[in-house]
Amino acid sequence: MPAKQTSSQSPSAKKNHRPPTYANYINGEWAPSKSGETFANHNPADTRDIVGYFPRSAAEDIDAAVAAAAEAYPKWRLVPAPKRAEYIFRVGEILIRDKEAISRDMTREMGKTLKETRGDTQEAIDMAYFVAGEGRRLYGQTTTSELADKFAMSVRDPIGVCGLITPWNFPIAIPSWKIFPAILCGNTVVIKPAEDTPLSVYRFVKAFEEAGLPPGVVNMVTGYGETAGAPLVVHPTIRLVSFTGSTQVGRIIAMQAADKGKKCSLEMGGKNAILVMEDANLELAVEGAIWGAFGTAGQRCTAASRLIVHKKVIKKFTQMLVERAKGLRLGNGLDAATDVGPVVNQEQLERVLGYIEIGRSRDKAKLLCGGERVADGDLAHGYFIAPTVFGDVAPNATIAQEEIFGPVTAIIPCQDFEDAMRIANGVGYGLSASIYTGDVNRAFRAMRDIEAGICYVNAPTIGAEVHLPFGGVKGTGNGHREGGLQAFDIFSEWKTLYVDFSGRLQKAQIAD
Ligand code: UN1
Repeated sequence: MPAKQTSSQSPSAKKNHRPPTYANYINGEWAPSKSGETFANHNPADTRDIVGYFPRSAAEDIDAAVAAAAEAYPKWRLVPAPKRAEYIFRVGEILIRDKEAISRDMTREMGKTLKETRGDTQEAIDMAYFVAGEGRRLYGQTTTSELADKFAMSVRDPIGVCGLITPWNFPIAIPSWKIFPAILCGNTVVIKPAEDTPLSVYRFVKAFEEAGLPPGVVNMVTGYGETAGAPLVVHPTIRLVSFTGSTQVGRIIAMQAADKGKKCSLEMGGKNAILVMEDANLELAVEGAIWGAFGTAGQRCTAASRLIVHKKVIKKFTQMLVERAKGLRLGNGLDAATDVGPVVNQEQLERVLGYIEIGRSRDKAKLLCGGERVADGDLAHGYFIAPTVFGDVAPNATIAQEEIFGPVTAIIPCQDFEDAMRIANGVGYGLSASIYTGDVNRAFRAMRDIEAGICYVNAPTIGAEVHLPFGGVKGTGNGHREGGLQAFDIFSEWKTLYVDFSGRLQKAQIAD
């Protein structure tokens, strides 16, 4: 339940103790979908628990939200960036105050452990401070001109109305990566959160409302991809689409955006590898692999779904890893004893179990632990999958090539460092990678030669920080980076300005 009762909840919900009904946020007001239709948001740890009902929105709701954002844009773009930043600072303060309640709601709607949802909320707080600080910088360049008495500089311009489509695995962190830099740069936005995690984005948007953000600058419309996301992408007023999700959907969005001449930034799948060399600290590598593979039940774009291990240490590493994996406690993420929560929904459950079956049969990999749904006792009504480790996996096996997005990892043997690098780069994705080694030369060669947007040394593939660029190469992205100063390149256009104060016509490049 939200901390405060709001006009977004139906009065009948309060009387009957029905789960609350939430609303879209358009032009600073809370309103149901025009059709009045809703969908239920279930707790994946116990599907009998309905978190709330959310508007099942369609093109007409998107139209209203985009119109509100377009109306707010001309004023908002002229608010000085340091003033725009003040709202973001205030949102950061509200998130700090409400961190615990937000994180509990997030665990309830998407399953990951409370420690992790606190981390998710913290990532949005970090992003608030980082981006708001930029309000007093947002530097361009001043430079020399080749002509006398002429001044040259470049500044960032906003783009207009941005359409943001966000995933369920980082329900507040990823929306914060998009909304904060977008509005700091002077854009207005419409966000369509994943249908599995609308409550987290509702809470995030409530923070903007409480911070006093002018109506129409941030708008939220909930619903499904096909009916609410798709009209947002193709809407003629939307100048930029920023999407995080599957490579399959991202490619469709990229084509639609290209067709309509929109800017488009994509953050998609990964097949991230940890390389464990023969000189690695094995204890540390195992600990990193457990966190990288099974943190967030493997539902991170950065999850370590491949462990490429040197033949000299593979036996010992495997033994240690499997022992640790077997000891992980599955359960409700609100329970402090839980290490691994459920996967997010029925579709994910089936998808992950489908890949486990492929690993066993088609890939002929050795199932070392896990490999099944767990539905005993308290887990009977949730989407729990035992942490799964496959051994002896061939580099070209399906489970070593395709993104699974669940608590499943594949140990792939390698001969030496060169072989490990070949295997690591032999996939269609390139988000995150890591190497465990004591050899500084190898570490630098790995950093130089890995085909990935992020590379860790002696740390797992997860744990990116907001002030550095986040994103990947190959099938993972389309050349953009979120986080870091690079995020501002997504949400602004460069404008170059020349001022000639010579009082006569001067011609660049033309000799006189
Ligand atoms: C994602 O998996 O989509 O680096 C984002 C990490 C987190 C962000 C992950 N800070 O794992």
